[in-house]
Amino acid sequence: MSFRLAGNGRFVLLLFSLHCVTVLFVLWTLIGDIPIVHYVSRTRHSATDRRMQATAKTIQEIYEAGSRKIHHINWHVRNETIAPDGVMREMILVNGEFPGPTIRAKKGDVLQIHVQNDLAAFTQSTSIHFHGLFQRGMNEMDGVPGVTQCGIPSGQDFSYVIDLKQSGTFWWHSHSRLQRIDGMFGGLIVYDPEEAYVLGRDYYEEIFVVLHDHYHNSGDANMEWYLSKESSGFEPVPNNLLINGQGFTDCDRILSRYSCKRSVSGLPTFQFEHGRKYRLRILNASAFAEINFSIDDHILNVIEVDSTEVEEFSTHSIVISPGQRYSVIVEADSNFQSVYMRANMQNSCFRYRPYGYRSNYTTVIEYTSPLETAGVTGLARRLFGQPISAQSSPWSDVLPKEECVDLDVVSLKPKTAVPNVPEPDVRYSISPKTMQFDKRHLAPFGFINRTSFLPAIGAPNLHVALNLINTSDTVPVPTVSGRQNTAIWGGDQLVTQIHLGSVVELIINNDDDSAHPFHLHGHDFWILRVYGETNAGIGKWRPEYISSYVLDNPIRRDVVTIPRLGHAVIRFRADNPGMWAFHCHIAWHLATGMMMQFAVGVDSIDQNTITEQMLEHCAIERGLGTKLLRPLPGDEIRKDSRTA
Ligand SMILES: [Cu+2]
Repeated sequence: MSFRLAGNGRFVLLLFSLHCVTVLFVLWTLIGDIPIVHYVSRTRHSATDRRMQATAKTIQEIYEAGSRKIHHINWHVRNETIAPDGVMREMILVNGEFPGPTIRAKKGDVLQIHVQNDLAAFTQSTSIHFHGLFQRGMNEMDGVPGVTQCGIPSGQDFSYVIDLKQSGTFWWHSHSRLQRIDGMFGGLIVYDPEEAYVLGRDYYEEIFVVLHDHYHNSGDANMEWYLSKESSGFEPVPNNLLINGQGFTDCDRILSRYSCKRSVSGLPTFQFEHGRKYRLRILNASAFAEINFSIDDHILNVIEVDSTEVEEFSTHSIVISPGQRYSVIVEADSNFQSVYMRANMQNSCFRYRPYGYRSNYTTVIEYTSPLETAGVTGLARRLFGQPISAQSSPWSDVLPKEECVDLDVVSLKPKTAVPNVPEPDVRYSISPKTMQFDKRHLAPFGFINRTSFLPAIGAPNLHVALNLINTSDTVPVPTVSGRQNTAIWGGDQLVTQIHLGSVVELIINNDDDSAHPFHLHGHDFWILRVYGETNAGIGKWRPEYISSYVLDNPIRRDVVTIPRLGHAVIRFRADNPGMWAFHCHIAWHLATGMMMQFAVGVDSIDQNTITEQMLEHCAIERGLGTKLLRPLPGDEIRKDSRTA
């Protein structure tokens, strides 16, 4: 008995000694770090985002791979319930990943992407658009339901074959309904060893930063609210901002109807090694939010704008509209041990603030060295979690800028210079506007001129252009604009026919009190003039402005933000045959009709590119008919009056 007591005593003494050693060790490791960072318990720590950090080795392997590699990619589209920011909700994901898989390939490679639609609802067809790729000669791969294809019906599949003829930062997303904001998007990075800025020489490593607003309700639920009287025509405002699919919610500040997990990790942290240069590829995949991005104590050297390489342009912050991308080179030369990366949603783009709303988000970039990560300080970090705070403060000129505008176009100069933009063969003027009508219970609809786009069922315009189907053979649907079909196109289609090779000038007068980021498919465009908001003025385009166009090497990109009540002028050479969408990239405006199309060189489109399988998908769509449509507010009145 006494022996056992003595044994226990020795054991307790041993435990106590071990405990003291541990406490001393912990104090020692912590003391070294106390002036630098604060630690929090593991349950609230934010994970280092290794997933989006492409190592030099990965990129080198892509550079060195043989030419014309074929990437066989299998994607399953499914409904999944996840909690990216702690709040459980159903989403629409590719292969269960959020954001979806990032594709990394080389110019000249071929992507063969097999998409299987496993969405539960029979009305949920799907599609994939590869944002920024011109799809030259392959219009049928552009992935826009009602324009270049029919949706891939639930239970069916389709293969996208993509010839990578460009390089830069792109992304892919569903172009069906509101699936993009329900999570169906991801990055697409195409490397070219002949790019102006290359790994190894110009930067040491690259980090993909996907910024995106996030809603706790589904896209469909938000749309139902947007079209109802309750919204007063105001677009749904996001509940959160996520980076690379991660975020944090204060469960005490959200409504009780949501299931909120307190143990979720927050925004991802990133790591810099002192003295290195990093390329950050930044994408705004938002439904609605324009995002102001900056890093404390670090200059952003912009080198890429929507896949156009530009002369280095130094700035403290960039504003990124939905759909846009920037690459910046950042030199890790700070004296801080950790600094804040800041992403602020531009409040003035929103017309109200929901409960629990906040606009300012910060995450930490931590300076490490290989020695430190391997040594005791690294061990302490692993034991006690990652730092969530830094001592840096924002650049004084970054906050509180709130305009919904792009980086000044005059500052950005493409590396491949075009000294004289060609004169236009045709000049068009369009006016995007959100309108509300009494007979539609004042529900908001997006218009361009007098047309609010609605995809024709089972009859995409590419098929109409190729005489595979006539507009008169399609399923009649209730429309918002109520316009009659023309000889070729349906009443809900604003289609402008362009001769192949023409230079098109497009004047966009924004009649709305909110900004619209417009995206052109199949081409990029020169931006000759943007007017509004920062010019302390508003106003429509006037002919005398022609003399003030930027014609000497203007920026080329694929999304331009038209300031509220202002205007922009763009020009492009329509050298790619096909039906190309031009639309606002704000999900709410696009889904309610703010879209038009350019029919470029229709006679030159190859009819044989439309597969039997796609024609079968269209037949399925026509069979489902109006079951595919969300009922338009106001149609129930007409139905009632007919039956009365
Ligand atoms: Cu818009």
